[in-house]
Amino acid sequence: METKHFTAPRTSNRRPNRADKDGQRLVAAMADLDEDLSLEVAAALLDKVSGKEILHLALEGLNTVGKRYEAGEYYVAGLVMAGEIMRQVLHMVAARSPHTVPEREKAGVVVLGTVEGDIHDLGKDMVKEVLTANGFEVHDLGVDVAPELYLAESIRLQPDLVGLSILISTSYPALSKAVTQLRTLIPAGFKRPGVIIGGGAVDETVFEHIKADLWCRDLTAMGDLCRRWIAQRNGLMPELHII
Ligand code: B12
Repeated sequence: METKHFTAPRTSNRRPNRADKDGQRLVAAMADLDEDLSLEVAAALLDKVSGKEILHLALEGLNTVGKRYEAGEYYVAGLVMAGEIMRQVLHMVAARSPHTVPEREKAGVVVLGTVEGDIHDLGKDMVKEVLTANGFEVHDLGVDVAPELYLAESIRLQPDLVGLSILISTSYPALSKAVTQLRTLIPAGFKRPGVIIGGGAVDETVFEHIKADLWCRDLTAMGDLCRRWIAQRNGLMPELHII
């Protein structure tokens, strides 16, 4: 099957609204690692903008933390703190928009994890939230997942897709090994899952090199992308056209 990927635009042209001031306060509070202020502003924003927008703002603050770490302004403790604040914002947003999907609407089964050597899990957890909200049954293997575990769980659970998250470049060999094993070691007669990769260390070049089926950075369309890929694989759709 032809491979496809999706990358949504990262900026929007929307006009400023009354929540913009609070939005910028959230970005700044996250960037400054001010936990109390971040949570206070995020809570206030819940009544004004969508959960998705709050997450975008929090991620903007998190990116600034990453840049400050790179510039030597923050140490690893800063990354830890930022991760903790982000997780609380995630929980706050998720609590506001509970999703229950009837069994008959189940979109597919996904095995998900962060690759071996990598312990970043915020992005993976967001992927899990979004897929679950889209009707997928997600089996979360956690972080630092050995290639052999992705393989063993794929043989046991026979998922439609395996999702691999990666944020640090030192784990590229583990990503490559995991994908190769999923391609070559699933025994005959078992479902061969599609492979979707993502995370800060994935771009077009990595996607091409790893030869995954899908990759995606912005999660807005991920549920739809996965559904369509599965439908096409199952012969239910003639062709997938995603730019
Ligand atoms: C928070 C953080 C940490 C926290 C993580 C907390 C946690 N529970 O996850 C802690 C403190 C543990 C940490 C540790 C380290 N970190 Co760190 N960390 C970050 C930081 C600031 C944010 C990462 C993050 O969570 N982003 C938010 C999430 C939501 O974004 P995301 O994961 O990219 O996910 C999005 C998409 O990519 C996508 N996605 C993610 N996964 C998947 C999977 C699939 C299947 C799909 C479809 C999509 C998808 O969905 C998300 C929504 O858009 C980044 C800098 C940055 N700006 O990214 C550095 C960063 C990733 N860390 C870095 C480094 C170097 C480290 C350390 C090695 C530092 C050290 N010297 O110890 C260790 C690594 C430890 C290890 N073995 O993994 C570097 C990596 C550089 C590189 N390319 O290799 C970065 C880029 C910082 C930098 N600029 O130098 N870190």
